This record gives sequence, C-alpha cells and structure tokens, in this order.
Amino acid sequence: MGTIWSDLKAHRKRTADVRISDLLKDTSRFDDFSVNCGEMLLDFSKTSIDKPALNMLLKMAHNVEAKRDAMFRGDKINSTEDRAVLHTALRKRSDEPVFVDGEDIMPGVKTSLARMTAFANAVRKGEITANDGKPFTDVINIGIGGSDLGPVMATLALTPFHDGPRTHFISNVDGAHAHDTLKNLDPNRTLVIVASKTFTTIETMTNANTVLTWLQSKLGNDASKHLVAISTAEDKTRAYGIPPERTFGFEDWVGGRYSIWGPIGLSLMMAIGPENFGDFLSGAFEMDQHFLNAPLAENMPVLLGLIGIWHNNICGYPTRAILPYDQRLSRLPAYLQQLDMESNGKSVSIDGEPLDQNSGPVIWGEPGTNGQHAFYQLIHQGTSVVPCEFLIAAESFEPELQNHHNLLIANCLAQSEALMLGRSIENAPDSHRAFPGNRPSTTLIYRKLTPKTLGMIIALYEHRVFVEGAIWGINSFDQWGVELGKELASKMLPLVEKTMPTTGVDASTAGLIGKVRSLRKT
Ligand code: G6Q
Repeated sequence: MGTIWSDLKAHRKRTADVRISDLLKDTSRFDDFSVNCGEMLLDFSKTSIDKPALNMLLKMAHNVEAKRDAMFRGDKINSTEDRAVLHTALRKRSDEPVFVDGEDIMPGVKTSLARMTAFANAVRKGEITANDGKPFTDVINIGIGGSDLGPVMATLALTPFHDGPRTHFISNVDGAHAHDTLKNLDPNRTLVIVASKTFTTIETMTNANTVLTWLQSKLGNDASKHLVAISTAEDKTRAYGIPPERTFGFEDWVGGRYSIWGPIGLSLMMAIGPENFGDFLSGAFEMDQHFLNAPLAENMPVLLGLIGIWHNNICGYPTRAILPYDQRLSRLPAYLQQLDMESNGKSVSIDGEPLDQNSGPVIWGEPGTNGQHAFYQLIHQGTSVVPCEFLIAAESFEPELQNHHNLLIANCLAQSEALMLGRSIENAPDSHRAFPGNRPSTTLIYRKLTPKTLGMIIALYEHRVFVEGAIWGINSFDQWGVELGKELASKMLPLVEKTMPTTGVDASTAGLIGKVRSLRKT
C-alpha cells in the first residue's frame, strides 16, 4: 500500500477516540464539512473526518480527475469489454461533440431522444393506439437488472408527476411476478416493452414469451402493435417479430445499470412525459458539470466517494446504509445496491492484479421512518458500526400533510444526532439502555423530489461509485459476476427438468434436486 494509505490509517489510529460531537464544537465545522451543488447540500460534519484526514483523502483523489476526463471524453475505460463509458452523453444538454472511435455520437443521441419523445407523446395522447384503435391505458416494462431497476425506482420516485399510462414491471423469472401483474390487466389496453440490452437474458425472454402468449390470447397473432423493444441487438428484436419502427436501440457504451437516461427510460418517459423526463436529464447534467468543474475540495461526488473510502478502508466499516426519509425513494437502496455493488464488487485491479485493500462495501437500506422500527436497533447498539447515508427533502408534495413532513424531518435529524451523541453509561439506568454514539452519518438535503432533483441524486451516486473505483484502481464498468449467473441457470435447467441425470453433480446440489423431485412426486 502506498504511503497515503498508511498515513491515513496512522492518523485514524491516533484519532479513533475523538468524539464527533467534540469535533462539532468547532463552530465552522458544518460549513467546512458540507458541500453544495445547486440547492442540494451534503453534510458530512457528523463523520470522524477531520481537517488532516480530509486533506490526505483529497490528495488520494489526485488521479480521479484524469480518469473522470477520460470517461467523459469517450476513452475506452471499460477495458475488459473494450468499451467507452458514456451514459453521461445521454443526458448531455449541450452541443459539444463526443467521439467514440472517431465518430461524434451526439447526433445519434439526439435522434434517439427525439424518437422516444415522439413515441411517448403519441402513446400518451392516444395517437398510437392499441389494435382496436383505442388508447393504451397500461404499459408493462419487461426487463431485469439494469433494464428494470432504474425505471422501477424512478417511476415510483416521481409519482406526483405521473400523468401518463399506468406502468407495471415484470422482472423476476418467478412465474408469480408475471401472473400477479397480468391478473388485473387487459391485453387490449396494454402496451408491452421488452427491455433487454442483449435480448438474450433468459428471465426477460421467458417473461416476454409468457406475456406475448397472454397478448395473443386476446389479439390473435396480430399482437405486434402492442409490442416495443429496447435493445442494442436489432437483429434479435427483428427476429422476435418487433419491427424496427417499434425498436429503440442503444449502444454498447451504455452499461445496463447506467441506462435509465436513454431508451431504457421509455416507460418512465411515458409515465411522466417527455418534458419532465428532460428535467430529469437536466438534473443529471447539472451534477455532471459540477463533477467536471468543481475543485476536488468542493466536489460533491468526490467528497462522497472519499467519505466512502474513509469509512470502508480506513475505519474498516464493511457496509453502508442508504436511508431515504422519502417514501417514494423506497427502491433507491435496491437501485444503489446494483449500481454500487455491481460496479465496485471487484477483487482485482484494472490490470488484473489482486487488490491490496477492500473494494466496494455492502450496500443496504430502507426508507425511514420504517427502518427505525426494525434494524436501527443494530445501528444504534450493535457491535458493527454502520455509516448511515440519510436523504431528506425540505418540502413535500402534500402541503395539506405538513405535520407529517415536519415529523419526517424531525425523525431524520433526531436519528443522526442520536447516532452521534449516544448516551453514556453514566446517564443511562443500565448498560442495556446506554448507546455508544460516535456513529457516523451523512445527510443529503434537497428542496423537493422533482425530476431534476432525482436526476442529480442518481448522477451523484454514479459519480461517487466512479470516484471510489478510480481510487481502488478497478474497472467499475464490467460485471463478470453477473454474467456468470446467466450461464449457470441454463446448465442447471436440464437437471431440474429431469432430462439429465445428476451424476457428476456435487452431493449437495444432487441432494437438493432429489428433494425437489420427490416433493413434486407427492
Ligand atoms: C447491468 C448488468 C445487468 C443487466 C441485466 C439485464 O449493468 O449488466 O444488471 O442489466 O443482466 O441484461 P439485459 O439488459 O441484457 O437483459
């Protein structure tokens, strides 16, 4: 490990007993340990990072800028797949070109957005209709992983803006998901989007086949007017019977988990309308500009990344909790689990060498206040320290329920304060009622969960993941662990279907297959 790592660890060792509450006696700490981007503020004054630690962390980030510029420029930084990483181009709100293999990709990005806009508008206005000439009332997005989590999370987050057709999502290959979703829908009124970058993912294609059969049960063989494809593989969408005018393509320089900004966001665009979708892109673009231009010490994604490094690598906390005090962000923890753990769950460097420090932590969470009545017990009194990342809006969309929102904010602030202050044994009736305190948290405050704010939040976390990955020297943009999963199920299927004997299979798996077979017989 380089000297900066050992310097940071030595500093941590020296200062581990310092209480965050004592650091906060410095009246300038809140200003010095918080950062703004537009109206959004990230407070990290309730962490154990002090000025010397922050300076060392900022030094550690010295190589992030060059890597960041390479990403935005279109260099093939995803070296194991030989791909550029340009989800930022999908939300670029300026006329500057971006080159991949010598070709400006921006005209294509604009054409694609214009096609999405025209299609979404036509569906919303009832100009593109179902087979019977009547408007679609419902849209199902069939996809999984990056082709599902973004639209699901964002559509829920932006419920107050949802004025288009109802949206539904089928992701799990568990037939229960398709069954329960289709149960209350009418094939005559439903538009089906098959969203798959590769158009080969077995879960998605199995669900697509089932839903196609459901459509055909009412529409006969002429279901194609009810189908849309989103994919990079136009040959496969055509072979599936979805014509090019119903297919929205995208390029291999958009990773699945970074794809909400383009055609994979079509269900979101239909729900909230192209104008709101445009604001969503603008919010992300604003965060991109901030990430590109703000000095490291005032750069929100850089600082959030460094806070992550401090907690994970220097303090040794192996998880972090995402705690939105915003019910409509209830799928944000799941979304960030994929974004963060799929990107930074790696054990080798970009050159294939074993890492000599931990990489991505375990991400988990639930919205507050619900979590308070469940796992916060461990956060307050457990033996593991969990850095908490709170998110809270100053304003809600329900002015008539202001009392609820005041209570929500009060709960959020009370939790972070209690985690920091704790309650000493001297002030508690007994040790069961004492709280160690000194537990770190950050708080992201924004005005209101608008499309623009949501765009900023997602881009903030995308770039935070980038910053951490850059410091660890890993490739944050491949996902070989996920690819492995795709191969494994197809090998196991013949054993489950009983078309192959279990000879040669490990004893545990063979035993489980035997149990499935015997349970099915009885
Ligand atoms: C995301 C991953 C993964 C992917 C799904 C679905 O970055 O690559 O989550 O999105 O496996 O893949 P398809 O879109 O190809 O069906």
